[in-house]
Amino acid sequence: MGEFRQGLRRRPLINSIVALLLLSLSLRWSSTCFGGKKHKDLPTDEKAKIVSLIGREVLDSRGNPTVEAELTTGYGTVRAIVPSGASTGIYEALELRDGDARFRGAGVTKAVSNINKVIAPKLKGKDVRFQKELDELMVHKLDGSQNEWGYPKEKLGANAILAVSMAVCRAGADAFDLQLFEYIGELKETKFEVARIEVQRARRRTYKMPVPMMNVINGGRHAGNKLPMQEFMIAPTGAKSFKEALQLGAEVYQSLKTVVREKYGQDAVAVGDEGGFAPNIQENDEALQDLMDAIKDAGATGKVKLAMDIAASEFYNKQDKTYNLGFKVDNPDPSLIKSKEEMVAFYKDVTSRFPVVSIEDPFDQDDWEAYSSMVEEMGKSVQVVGDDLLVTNPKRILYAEEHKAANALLLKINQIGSITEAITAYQDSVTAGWGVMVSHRSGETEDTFIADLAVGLSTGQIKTGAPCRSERVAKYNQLLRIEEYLGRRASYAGEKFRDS
Ligand code: 2PG
Ligand code: MG
Repeated sequence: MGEFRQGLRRRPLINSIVALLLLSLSLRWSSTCFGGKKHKDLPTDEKAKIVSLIGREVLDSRGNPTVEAELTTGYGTVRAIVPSGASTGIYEALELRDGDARFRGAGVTKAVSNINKVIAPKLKGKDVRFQKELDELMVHKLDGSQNEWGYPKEKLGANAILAVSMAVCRAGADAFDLQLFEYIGELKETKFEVARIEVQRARRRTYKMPVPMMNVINGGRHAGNKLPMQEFMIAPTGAKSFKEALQLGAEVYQSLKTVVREKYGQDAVAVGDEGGFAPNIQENDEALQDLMDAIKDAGATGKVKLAMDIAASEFYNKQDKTYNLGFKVDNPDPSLIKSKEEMVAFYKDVTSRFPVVSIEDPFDQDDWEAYSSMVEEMGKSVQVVGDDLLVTNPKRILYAEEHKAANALLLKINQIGSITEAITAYQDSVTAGWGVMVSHRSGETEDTFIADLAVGLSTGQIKTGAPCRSERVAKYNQLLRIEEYLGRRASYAGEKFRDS
């Protein structure tokens, strides 16, 4: 990704002086061109027009094909790669796979060809600064598929559309000479009204650095052990900065490695898809206790809290409306099969004994009632995050808001399939008074877009795996660069991670 403007270097002193001189000369120009209510239109910018757009099939962190888009304007070439989930919600936008012999059906040549043959011819010559208009052109016109929840992208594939949408966003940032996170901050601020984007405001603004929710013990569909819950995360809320948080998280991770090796043997320190360990545990309590031991050994007691992703849709029995916590064992003990009321009681018990501050997908994706009762009974002290429940979908968010069925959104760009809709989902969640956690997928890539997204939106939280495996660490490293670049303009969300 050499061409990406990822190198967040401070401008050398000499450049700053020259820039200040030029700025004073051009202040009038920039405020009239890019800011203020006086101007409804942007001046045309030939360099911001798309010269070429190509799609290609590349691999993700699991060795499965995924879609990359490469887009060139007069400002240069940018690329973007889409991630891919394993425990996907049934209401997610469509990930288009070939389904033929190549890659056991997982090829994405149809999605790539949709970029090259359908999207590129219509986008060439268009101005990348118009994120919303370009997203709408792809989603509403070129794809056009619709269902009760909105736009499922069934024709072109959400993977095709999102790759282009991310690349357009990167190129838009370049056209305004902004860092990606600064540009995303302006898209949020102006609600996509391009003429209201203010470059100077973006460069002066303060930004919130997210608490990294690090998934260090894996279960559910992500691991071959017997643990029903999918993710056990550490949340270094007690740090003073993102840098310190990352260090704390990495130290606890190393302590956990020792705990796991001593308790379960050398084999148990092999890592899963998201870089966490997957020791052969069956009991939820045991995993949480291992985390507490690791936190203590690292000298981080009180500074590091816990979070979980239950991914309960994976073990819900629709017929008898029960949750089977023994779904990965043969002949599970009947006490492991629980009603929704028993599940709420289970969560209450867990949170009374362990410092769990956030629980994601505690129920099936259609069990709205159970969500509502959990929010009512525990929502003040615990963040109830909707992932499969909400699928980053503005209509499902609205429904959940009306039924008080969640108090936080898990924001995954590929669940909805365009940057405009993802930012809208964020805005709707904030309006509802919820928290927002930006999230990776279990199949990831070297693309660090979501790190910039979390800072640009100032969500206060991000989950992007353990501090291990480069596709996960790439995001954390990008956050380190951003924090360094921002200096005093960065503030770490810490204990206030729920205030988006
Ligand atoms: C989740 C994610 C990411 P997947 O459930 O939150 O951790 O998993 O990408 O497999 O849906
Ligand atoms: Mg999840």
